[in-house]
Amino acid sequence: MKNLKTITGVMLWAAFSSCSSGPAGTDNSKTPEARFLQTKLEKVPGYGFMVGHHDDPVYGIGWDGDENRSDIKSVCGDYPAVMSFDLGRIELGGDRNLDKVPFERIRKETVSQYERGGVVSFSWHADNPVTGKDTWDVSDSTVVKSVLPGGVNHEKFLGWLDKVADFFNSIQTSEGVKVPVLFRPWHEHTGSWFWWGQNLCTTDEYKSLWRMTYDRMQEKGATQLLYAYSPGIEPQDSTAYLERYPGDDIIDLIGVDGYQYEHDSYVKSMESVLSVMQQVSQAHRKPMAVTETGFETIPDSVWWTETLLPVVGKYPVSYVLFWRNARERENHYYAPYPGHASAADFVRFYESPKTLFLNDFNKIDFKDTNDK
Ligand code: BMA
Repeated sequence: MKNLKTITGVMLWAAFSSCSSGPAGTDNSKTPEARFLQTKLEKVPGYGFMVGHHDDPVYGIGWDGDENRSDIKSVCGDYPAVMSFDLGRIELGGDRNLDKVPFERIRKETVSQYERGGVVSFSWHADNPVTGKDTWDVSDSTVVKSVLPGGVNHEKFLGWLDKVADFFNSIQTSEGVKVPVLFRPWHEHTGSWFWWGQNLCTTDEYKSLWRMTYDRMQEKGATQLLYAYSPGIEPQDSTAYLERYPGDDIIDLIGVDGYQYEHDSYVKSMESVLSVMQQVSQAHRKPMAVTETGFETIPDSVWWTETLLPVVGKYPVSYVLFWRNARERENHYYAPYPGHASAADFVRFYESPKTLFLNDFNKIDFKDTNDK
């Protein structure tokens, strides 16, 4: 069992408690389950950071579609505390996402992860609504404008948002509770590789895209959602980080997506952006997370404890999430699997008191420190 640091946890909670919602029942903008998830994300940095993995229980290296399997669990014996999935292509009404994972399976795994006490986050690599090509089609810089009110694709896009809301609303426990999840659309917008990126729309258009998304989810009754803002590592200061921030009334968690390509520049850029985020987190009273990271194929057998842990461990982050272990694309994986050269170091990472996997996270009694 890990040595959880309860004292810091209580102190951190005090910093956030004044911004929480009113007494239970007076705030209809989020379900009680969503508010409890918010509390957990706010308080968890006092104990350590949760570890997450994209598409963790649905495929891995050398397997696809098995039940109760996870490369991370196979290496260290426990599930990640956070799992993420992608909605890309749900907007087209098909039954599989852009990485060929059935939405039915995603729904089932989201409920399972919630019922075992973990957290789930969703990204959305939506296709380009103008050209019909994929999310990386940046050939046209009027796409965002065209989906906003008054734009030629507005009605069509509302239909896309409705498909997303309907899917979220369909993720329910057997008791009919809508599973609270993080929704992280329009990510990495400080780069220009998605159709909503920096050079593809104006600041006002980007913010309007967010507000329209949020308003539509609320109108459709998807009040079980929390929202994460995830720029890339580009912002150098809080002004740049917040340039396209949709607003405190929408966003529940601030994030960053940043990958290692070269050691020194990764450490430098992560430390820089995490320091900026720490200031924003305090000023805006929002928890912070490394919403995507990793070192493709992990060609450094001690990366977990010698690079990642020292960098992230310095900051009060709620979670760190590693990208997927693709089964259909060679050398596209970010978590170890049994036999991988970094597996032993990953076990050391798992054993660190700072890292919270599912069982560690479940040992924290968030309700105990929730008396306000
Ligand atoms: C990217 C890659 C792609 C994938 C996409 C959405 O980073 O992993 O292969 O389709 O994410 O999951």
